Formats: sequence, structure tokens, C-alpha cells
Amino acid sequence: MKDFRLTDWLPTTKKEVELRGWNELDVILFSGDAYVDHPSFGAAVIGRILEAEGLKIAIVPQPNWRDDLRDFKKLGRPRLFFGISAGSMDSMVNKYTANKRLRSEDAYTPDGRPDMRPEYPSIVYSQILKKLYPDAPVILGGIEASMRRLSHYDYWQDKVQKSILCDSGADLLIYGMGEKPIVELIRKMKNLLPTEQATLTTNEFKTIVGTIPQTAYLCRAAEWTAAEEDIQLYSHEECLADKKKQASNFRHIEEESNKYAASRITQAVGNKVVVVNPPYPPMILLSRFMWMKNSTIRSICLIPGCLIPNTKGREFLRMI
Ligand code: B12
Repeated sequence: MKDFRLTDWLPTTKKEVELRGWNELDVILFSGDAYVDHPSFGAAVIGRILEAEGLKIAIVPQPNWRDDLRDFKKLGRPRLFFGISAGSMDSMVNKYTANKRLRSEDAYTPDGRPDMRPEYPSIVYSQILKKLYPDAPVILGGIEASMRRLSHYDYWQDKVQKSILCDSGADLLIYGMGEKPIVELIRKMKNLLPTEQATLTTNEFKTIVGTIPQTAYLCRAAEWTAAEEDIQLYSHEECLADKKKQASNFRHIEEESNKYAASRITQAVGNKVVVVNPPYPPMILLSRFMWMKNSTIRSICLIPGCLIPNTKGREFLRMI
């Protein structure tokens, strides 16, 4: 059996960052799931894609949000951005059954412990990072953020909630599959920086925020100019007053998510506007195959030599 070294995985601690010979990081990913280096896990996929783009990446799985926040501070501020995902599932689906009973175990936590992530980690982690590092861009991804990018019905609170961008304070949200938008985003980020050592600020980041497909972001309503071809949804406040308006919005959101040539969608919420850029066309099998063949991310590809978990999915789980 092949011997694995600690440096075969993306680092999760300062010691592992140093083992790779790095003294700074380009991107730090926070995830509500344990770090499992397998293609079922979004943080691992995004981390390996960024690594293949030549970036220095670390993952902080299941950070403790209840103590002195040392997990959020231990790796410092990355040069480009913090990426956040609640995990493979929406945190509320993960924590409660459809009957609103607490699940007895969390399948994506070592030993099945059910108390290793907060409700709505996308919001909790973003707010913490924004408080600690106000000038560092924060980017949301994963299913929880994707499904909550515009006004949405939250079954557990039995309420229509506004875009998760409002409560989280994140600078950008990547919805759906993240491979294409994240690569375009970091290429544009790198172009903004004068040297390889420079650090990206939120103000610099704002200059490219509207330019990436399959992303959502917030603007001040006073500064936003709609284009004629945009689909302007009913505002969040109109949805709160009338369920049919929320249902009508939902239909547009679904339709535009599944078109080859979709429209940009906007929705007013208070004195802001949520803007959702249209998605990329779906990846075709051939391009995915080529992408795997040419990349160095063997450990997440289903080819000989890859790291895959044992049948219980535990072999490569790592505790923080
Ligand atoms: C395979 C699968 C399973 C397998 C899991 C096997 C395994 N260990 O992987 C099995 C059959 C066990 C399973 C079970 C369940 N599943 Co399931 N499953 C899936 C499925 C089909 C694929 C998951 C996957 O591998 N995705 C690949 C990863 C890489 O995708 P991803 O996490 O979304 O990450 C991408 C993006 O989100 C984004 N991204 C992710 N993180 C980040 C971070 C940043 C910074 C950025 C920028 C982007 C980004 O980029 C990534 C790459 O494109 C999905 C549907 C789907 N198509 O996603 C449902 C799905 C996740 N399952 C779902 C559900 C409900 C369940 C169950 C609760 C069903 C049940 N009632 O028992 C159970 C719960 C399991 C548990 N925790 O106990 C729902 C979750 C709904 C929700 N709102 O959260 C989904 C979405 C299906 C659906 N549409 O209803 N499931």
C-alpha cells in the first residue's frame, strides 16, 4: 500500500502549512464538514482546483465558533480571500429531520458528533471573519448559500428569508458548481495585484465583483442601474406580503438557472439590490475529462492512485 505523507493533503493547521514550506496562504477555506479529500466534498474540490491553479490553500474544517475564535485566527489573513461553505448539505437539513427533530448524528463529522457546526455556518463563519478581517474578501459557496441566494422559504423557521448575502456580509456568492467561476475569479484577482506578494482588499475586489458569471452580489440601490434585459424579481418586501409573488419569483429563478442563455436576475431588498449573474453553460463530459487529465489534482479524481475513503468514509477524515 502506498505510504501517504501529511503534505499529500491540503494543510489544515499552521504546522502543516509550514511542512509545505509556505509562509503565507493565498486562500483559506472554512467548511462545516470535516475535510474529506474526495470529490463528494465541495471544499476539497474547490481547494484542489485552486491548488492546481498554483495557489497556496488551506482548509479549516468545522472551526469552533463558540470559544475565543482561535480556529479563525490560527492561519491569519490570506492574500486573496476567505472561502466559506456550510458543507455538503444545507446545515438545517443536516441537523434536523423533516419532522424538525434533531438528527442523532452528523455523517460528515468524525465519530458522527452532532455538535461540531452551528446552524447557518455560512452566516456565522462570514460574520466572524468580517469582524476579524474587515478588509479581506469573503466568498460563499456550496448548497446552503446557493439555495439561499435570493428570497427563499426557510422550512425550519417557517418564514420567507432574504438573500443570505444580507445577513452574512459576504462580498460574493458563487452558486451551483464552483469550478468555472472560481477559476475565472482568481485569474481576475491575480490581474488586479501589482506583485505576487500583494494582498487583495475588499475595495479592489469590488472592481471585478460584477464580472463573473454564476455569482451573486449586493449593491446599494442608489448606485445600481438595471439593464433592459434584466429580469427584475418582486422585492423581498413584496414577497413577505404576498406568497404568490414569492412563487412567481421562484419560477424565474429556476428557469434562468437551467437555460443555456439565461438573463441576469435582480431583486430589491431594503435599500439594496441582489444581483445574480447568469450561470455558465453546463460542463460537458469531454471538458471535464480533459480537465482531470491535465490537472495535477489526482487526489480528487477517480483514477488509479487517488485518495478515496474506505466504505464508511472515515479513513481520510481529519480532526481539527
Ligand atoms: C451523492 C449524494 C448522497 C450520498 C452521499 C455519499 C457521499 N458520502 O458522498 C448519499 C446517498 C449517502 C446521500 C444521502 C443523503 N442526501 Co444526498 N446527495 C448526493 C448528491 C447526489 C451528490 C453530492 C455530491 O457528491 N456532490 C459533489 C460535491 C462536490 O458538490 P457540492 O458539495 O455541491 O460542491 C460544489 C458546489 O456546491 C460548490 N462549492 C462547494 N463548496 C464550496 C465552497 C466555496 C468557497 C465555493 C466558491 C464553492 C463551493 O462547488 C463544488 C464543486 O462544484 C447530492 C445532489 C447533488 N447533485 O449535489 C445530494 C444531496 C446533497 N443530498 C441531499 C439529501 C437531502 C440527503 C439526505 C438527507 C437524504 C435523506 N433523507 O436521508 C441524506 C443525508 C446523508 C447524511 N448526511 O446522513 C440533498 C441536500 C438538500 C439540501 N438542501 O441540503 C441533495 C442536494 C439532493 C437534493 N437535491 O435534494 N446523498
